Amino acid sequence: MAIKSILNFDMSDPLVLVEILTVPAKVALVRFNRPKVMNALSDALCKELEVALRALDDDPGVHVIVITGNEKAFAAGADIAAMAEFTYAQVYSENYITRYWEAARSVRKPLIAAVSGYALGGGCEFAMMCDVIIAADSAKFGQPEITIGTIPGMGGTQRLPRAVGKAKAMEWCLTGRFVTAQEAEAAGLVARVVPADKLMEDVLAMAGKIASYSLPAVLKVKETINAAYETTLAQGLQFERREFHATFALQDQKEGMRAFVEKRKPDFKNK
Ligand code: CO8
Repeated sequence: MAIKSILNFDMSDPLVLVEILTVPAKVALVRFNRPKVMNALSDALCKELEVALRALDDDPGVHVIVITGNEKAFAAGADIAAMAEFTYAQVYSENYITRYWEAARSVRKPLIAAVSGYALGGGCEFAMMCDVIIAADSAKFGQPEITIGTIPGMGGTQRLPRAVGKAKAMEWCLTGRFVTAQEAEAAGLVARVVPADKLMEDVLAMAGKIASYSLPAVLKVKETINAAYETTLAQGLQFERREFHATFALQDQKEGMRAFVEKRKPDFKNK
């Protein structure tokens, strides 16, 4: 599908490129497109991103969304030049960041961040809003806001400790140092590190695999794991049990289990 049919902006200079792939099927690829400034995240870019994510989430032909940047940068943070002269009254009144930037939070389909190069500040925070981070071996993560006189503003102080623990989150945010892909994987921020030249191949293979499963079951996995961050253990376990029970109302549960018993591939209908 052409980007124009999804986004309603002046597409002469799109800040976000969107493609619905034919191979693998049911996978959409979203690419940040500000290469001259290391994909620094501007308000305009995030506005386009929000529209794209909502359209893809609503599209029944899309099961998985992959978000990436370019070889040098996933995104090197919020646009520092744009922010430099902001006033408190302005950012508070306009609710800076909150309006568009966090659209990823409400996307129900799996979001995979394919990170090559720098994922810093808001770039690292955006990757953490995704469900899985796969990193090229060249990737560098970090929350360097402290080095420019501010602090993480899009979840760095909240999602990072949940991913890597308090000690590492404190050290990374207080020093602002860059962390290699290997260190990020060992700390639990990243699911897998792959050679840089195989990043998209590996990520798309993974996305294609997820997209081939029953969509309602996939949505339930995401929703149930995310509940672990918002509930007590007892509440989370109860939610999981009920959602597990609910899968028995799906035709795809019958198909999946019958296919296993009959030693054939399941033919999921997403219902
Ligand atoms: N904003 C604006 N421009 C940027 C940014 C950025 N975050 N990062 C890089 N650029 C620009 C540079 O200014 C430069 O532009 P020009 O060619 O016009 O001088 C161009 O991109 C290339 O960058 P460099 O020349 O610096 O390239 P290097 O390879 O030497 O260094 C780095 C690359 C290490 C990525 C370096 O550019 C850097 O340190 N960038 C800033 C990283 C940073 O501090 N990020 C945190 C920003 S604050 C933030 O994200 C706040 C989060 C709060 C919420 C965020 C919501 C998204």
